[in-house]
Amino acid sequence: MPDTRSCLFCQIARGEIPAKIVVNNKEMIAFRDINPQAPTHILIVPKKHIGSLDDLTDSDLVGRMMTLAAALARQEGIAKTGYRTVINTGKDGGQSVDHLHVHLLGGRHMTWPPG
Ligand code: DGP
Repeated sequence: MPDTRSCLFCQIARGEIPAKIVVNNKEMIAFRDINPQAPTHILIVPKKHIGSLDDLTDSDLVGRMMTLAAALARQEGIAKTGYRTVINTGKDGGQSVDHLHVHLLGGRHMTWPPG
């Protein structure tokens, strides 16, 4: 069993740690990244604790996370110019918070390949 008491994103989802929240519904919370890498940088997080993409069993959940990311991109006014969605997984993937999340980044031109 994961220790959701000490999980940072579980604590944000429970309202125990403040965040700039943009969506808070039954299943998900979305809030602005504390260290934004683009003018828009929002994290889309399921309230249920899932450690990473590698722990995912509900395949529809990521579809709903991506659908919310697209809706937020439209809301942020970056849908027409474009944006990037990223899921970092594990050490080599650059994941630093062990709770599944999608990064929504936009408002500037992105380069490829990522670092
Ligand atoms: P990742 O490296 O993919 O696991 O992304 C974790 C992101 O979480 C990273 O971009 C910074 C962000 N983050 C870390 N701590 C906090 C926090 O306390 N509040 C908010 N809003 N974002 C955080």
